[in-house]
Amino acid sequence: MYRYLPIRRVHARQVLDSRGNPTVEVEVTVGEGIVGINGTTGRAMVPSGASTGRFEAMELRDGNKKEYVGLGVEKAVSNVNTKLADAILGENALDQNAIDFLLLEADGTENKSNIGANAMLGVSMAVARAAAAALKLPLFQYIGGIHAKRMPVPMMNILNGGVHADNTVDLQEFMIMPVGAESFREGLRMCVEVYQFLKIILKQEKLSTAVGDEGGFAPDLPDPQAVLSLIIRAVERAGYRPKEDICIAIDAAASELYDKEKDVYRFPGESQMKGETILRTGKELVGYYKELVDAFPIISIEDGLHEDDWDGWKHMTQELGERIQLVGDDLFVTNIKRLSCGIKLQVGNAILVKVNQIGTLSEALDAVEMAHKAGYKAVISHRSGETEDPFIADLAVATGAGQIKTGAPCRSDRNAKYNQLLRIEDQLGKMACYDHPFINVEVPK
Ligand code: 2PG
Ligand code: MG
Repeated sequence: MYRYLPIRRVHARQVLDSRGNPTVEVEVTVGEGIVGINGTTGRAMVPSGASTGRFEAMELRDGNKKEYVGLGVEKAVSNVNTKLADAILGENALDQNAIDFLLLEADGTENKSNIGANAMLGVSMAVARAAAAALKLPLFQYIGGIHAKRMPVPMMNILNGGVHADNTVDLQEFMIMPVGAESFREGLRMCVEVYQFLKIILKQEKLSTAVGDEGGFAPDLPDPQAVLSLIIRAVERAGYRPKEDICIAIDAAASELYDKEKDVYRFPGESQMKGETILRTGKELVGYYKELVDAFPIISIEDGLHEDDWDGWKHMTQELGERIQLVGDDLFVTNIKRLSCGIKLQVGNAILVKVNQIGTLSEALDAVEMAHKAGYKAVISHRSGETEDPFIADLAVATGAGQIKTGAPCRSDRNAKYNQLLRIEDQLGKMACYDHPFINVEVPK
């Protein structure tokens, strides 16, 4: 119907994210007629990380300590309303690549430090939303086309640690993956049941059921084995088989544990609980992961080593890459330059995709495409600071990535994504497909 859908209005405002920090919300109105008459508006909200990688695109914060503890985003908002609006008003919203290119040009820096990746991403996502709405298409179908039908397996965070919680768990995220489910809906239900049984077990053990930033429980526990054992108990109490029905994924967020001066990884929580200083070299840490993988049904480890340790990652990939998924988050930062380096060095075998790490939708799609072409998996991910915007749910189906990491089934910022996926699966009906990415293919003899 439309081949030219001009952008008529771009407007940003400062709103709040799930941690009570300001973030950017953008509205883009597109339409053939005069503003306000035939226009269609798309809105998007920008997420924000805590364990941010050093190589991520820059998030512009005001730094004015008198407001929002320096975390205001009024400068980014103003950049949207002036510089970015000037760059794209009148341009065709249906040409997402060209729009994103104009945003990149308006910024002109490698890491988006001029305009701010938060400003750019809000516009980029809102343009896609407005275009989809004008075409009366669901967002996942607009971005993914007629082939978009693959529902993601949740990588559901049920126990938080690291910088996402104030407990003694050093590894940042312990997640469950319902690999034995037949549909997204069933997989989600299985995970939620395990989450609820984990709560019951924690209460019985007189451990805290307070939650961390992503809604996972955040009790004080001595080490990863203790966490994993509790999770296995919860899986079994919920009536599922560890490994066949539910597997485990870990995000170590190792950049946060790394002591550059001493070239070791520090485990402050474990040290506190055990009354001795626990340090591990990169090699020791990989050996430690191997022990965990031997003892528990772990199928994925993210950021097992820090973001600069290409050699260590290579070693880790040689040791574990055949057995499990090794996801680069801080390592690849949704950036095709860093990902192509990883592919060349045969480092890791999957990329975590966070739209705000790179700043535009097109660049995030480029990263997924590059990963898939190289035989790497892609996991679409939220940030620890989220909003009610479920954009990544649609993105996960659009890209056919097959995995989504979007926190615990607790707090509406996380459930917004799960609920949107339930809607999408419902809309797709019988055409929805759900198979876990590590499915064992039987080779005919
Ligand atoms: C991560 C993310 C999301 P943050 O490390 O993968 O879980 O955390 O947004 O704080 O970087
Ligand atoms: Mg991570």
